[in-house]
Amino acid sequence: MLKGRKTIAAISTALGEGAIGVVRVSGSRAFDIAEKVFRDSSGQHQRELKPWGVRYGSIVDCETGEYIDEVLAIAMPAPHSFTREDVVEFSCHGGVAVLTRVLESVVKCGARIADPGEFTRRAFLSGRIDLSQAEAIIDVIRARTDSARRLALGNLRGDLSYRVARIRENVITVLAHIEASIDFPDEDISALTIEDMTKQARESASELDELIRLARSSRVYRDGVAVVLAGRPNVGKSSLFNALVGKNRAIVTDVPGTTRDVIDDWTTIMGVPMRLVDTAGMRKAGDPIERLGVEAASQQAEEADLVVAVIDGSCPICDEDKDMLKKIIDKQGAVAINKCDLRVAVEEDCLKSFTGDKRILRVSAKTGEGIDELEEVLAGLAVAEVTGGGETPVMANLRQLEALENAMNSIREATHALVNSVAPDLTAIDIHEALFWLDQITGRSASDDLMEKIFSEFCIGK
Ligand SMILES: Nc1nc2c(ncn2[C@@H]2O[C@H](COP(=O)(O)OP(=O)(O)OP(=O)(O)O)[C@@H](O)[C@H]2O)c(=O)[nH]1
Ligand SMILES: [Mg+2]
Repeated sequence: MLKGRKTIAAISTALGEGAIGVVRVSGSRAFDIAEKVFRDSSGQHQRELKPWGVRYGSIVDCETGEYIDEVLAIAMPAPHSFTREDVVEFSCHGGVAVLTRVLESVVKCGARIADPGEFTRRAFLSGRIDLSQAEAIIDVIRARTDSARRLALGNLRGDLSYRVARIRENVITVLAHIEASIDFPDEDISALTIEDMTKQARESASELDELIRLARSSRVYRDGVAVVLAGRPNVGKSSLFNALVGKNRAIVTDVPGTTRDVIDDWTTIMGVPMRLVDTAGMRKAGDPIERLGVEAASQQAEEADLVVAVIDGSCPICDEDKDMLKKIIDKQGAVAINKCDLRVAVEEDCLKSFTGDKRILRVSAKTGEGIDELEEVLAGLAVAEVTGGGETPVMANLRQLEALENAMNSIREATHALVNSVAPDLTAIDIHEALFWLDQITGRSASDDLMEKIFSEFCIGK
């Protein structure tokens, strides 16, 4: 199936200025093409690139012989390469013109420019990795924090695939016994009783349930959370925003209504990527520009994962504070009584009747007091479920989560059918359905359309 596929090539590093840039070639003609474009340090044709050796030399235009760049060439023979095909990589100087010309020369010698994700697709089609491992590669590349990197790498090494395979094995055992009872209804060939099968199906459902719980909570490491700072004007939202992102990103003045637009920035708090959002102070604004800002603030607060309600601790709470707190009562988050370096005039008891079960913290954007605690509370809310059980988290993207949920529903249906002595062929349909969804994760049952969609998200050269 893999024979006869055209040799592909692409620039595998980000295009821009860099010390080095890599052009990768993969396929049955990779070595042949490399011989045509590569000259060793004495300018001679390189008949044979030594497998796994690094050779210093140059790339020439294979039609005109023009010298293009000074490179290092690495040859990786099949099947011990990323794609399991013959692969050659040229480490060139990392400039756009250089890399484009090297790629052009390789293409002139017979390679085709790779589609996005085509190298990874070949690694999948050759059986080197499964679909969840292929998807983990994007997650490793896109990881914004060390925790996200660790989780993505876990999936690349097979954490999710391993758990899915274990559940699949269990489900297949149940299916085999059900199918045996369909094929030979009068013979007592099933070593498993209905009770055994029900037990095994229940175990699979609860393993899936656990996996879904872990995967859902680990998503914060992958996608991060949006944290909105909300409050009436002049309470110190922008000052807190700057303190949390660690730079003077938003303008701070003592004029109420300074922030008019939504300002956001990414930061990492205790390993969790957070998109912090500073907003206009909420009040009944007369000025149309400010009014638009206030509307945007309300919308941001509504859409946020977490909201920090900011109160000015140096004044008693007012109607504008109460209106804001009412607006976000159902949101997860915390209340920050800011300016605690000044004399505190807020009555916490009175405040509590408007804050629901949110934690109330005293902070000062000016002195930094209480900021660590606020960060801890926000990170704790974001990863509450992950840290709860102490298990190793497993990461899943939306597609994988949906497949896990569908598999679990089908297994539950099957368990229900077993308990109620439903005809075995109907039970078998549910189990087949569960297997289909489990196989969607590893790619065993993935359609061409699905694969197209997944690999089109990759960058070219990966
Ligand atoms: N003493 C003290 N002053 C603070 C603190 N935080 C902010 N301020 C001051 O409060 C004023 C308003 O701060 P901002 O951060 O601009 O307040 P804001 O909530 O963003 O205001 P708007 O953008 O107008 O809604 C400025 O003069 C800040 O220096 C604090 O913790 N302690
Ligand atoms: Mg502001």
